Amino acid sequence: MKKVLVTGALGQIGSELTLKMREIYGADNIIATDIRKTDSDVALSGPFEILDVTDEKAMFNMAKKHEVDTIIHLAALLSATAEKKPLLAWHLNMGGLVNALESARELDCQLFTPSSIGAFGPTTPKDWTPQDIIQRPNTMYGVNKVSGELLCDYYHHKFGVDTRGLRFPGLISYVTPPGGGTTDYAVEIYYEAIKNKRYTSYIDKGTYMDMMYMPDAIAAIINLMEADASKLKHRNSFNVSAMSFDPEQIAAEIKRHIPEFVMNYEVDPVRQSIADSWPNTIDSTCAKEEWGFKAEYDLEKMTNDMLLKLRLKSLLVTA
Ligand code: AKB
Repeated sequence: MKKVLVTGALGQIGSELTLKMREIYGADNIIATDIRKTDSDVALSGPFEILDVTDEKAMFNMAKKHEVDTIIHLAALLSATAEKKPLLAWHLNMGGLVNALESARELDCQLFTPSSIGAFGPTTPKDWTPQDIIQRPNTMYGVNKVSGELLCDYYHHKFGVDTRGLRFPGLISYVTPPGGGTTDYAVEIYYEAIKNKRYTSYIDKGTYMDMMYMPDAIAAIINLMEADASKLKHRNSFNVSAMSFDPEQIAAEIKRHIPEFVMNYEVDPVRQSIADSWPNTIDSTCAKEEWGFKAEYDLEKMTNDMLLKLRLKSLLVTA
């Protein structure tokens, strides 16, 4: 990765990945793009351009103009929003991806795009879900993710494009909040614990989902993209997870720091049924064996860091 185009750079992953890559590869070599511009660090610390990923020509011209060798394609709708707006999700998630793949093919770029635990469905075995297993998701997001994995494999086999991907679990971060995901409760809970010492969970007790702290996710993307291609038996996409918990376990961990913290439940049937169709835990063995995936943060270490960073952030805002 010498010169990289990032789509959806103002989103939850993009806003941290862009800054990390600018640190490693040089600010001028990371071209951040999004559908809108803000006054954020991402927009101000290096090249930033407005890009609508559903515009095939605009995507190609942007990649060509900046002579990039890598496309990190992140622009997409998450699971809960995709379920509310399935046609928009198909148009954006699949249209954007095929445009990114076409640009990568024509300009000979490496391409990364995230898949998700959402690529699994109710008929997938739920515990220690293996890398290669039945994938029949019953959500639009899941349909997009499985189709995306297959399309990326196709571009690799048919055209030789160096496509790589990760099946991300819920990602937790104190920098940019996610929007429209099923696992978002595990981020919101920390903000609310600091602000109000209480949280009402839309996901029910006993619902286990895989999760990962953002620094591990960013390291995983960079390590996979830098991995020796000859060692990769899989490409699109690797299971990666750092922990699995249910709402009661994360609440108990927060209570160790904030004893007055109170958790209530008001289950949202749409997001609950999405969560119920996903695995409890996925098996990341192939990622470990093929390119050395390792997660540094478990629930305890992540909670220490999240609460510390959010407290600092709230002090800075009120100062
Ligand atoms: C979502 O909840 O939609 C995402 C995901 C697990 O892909 N965080």
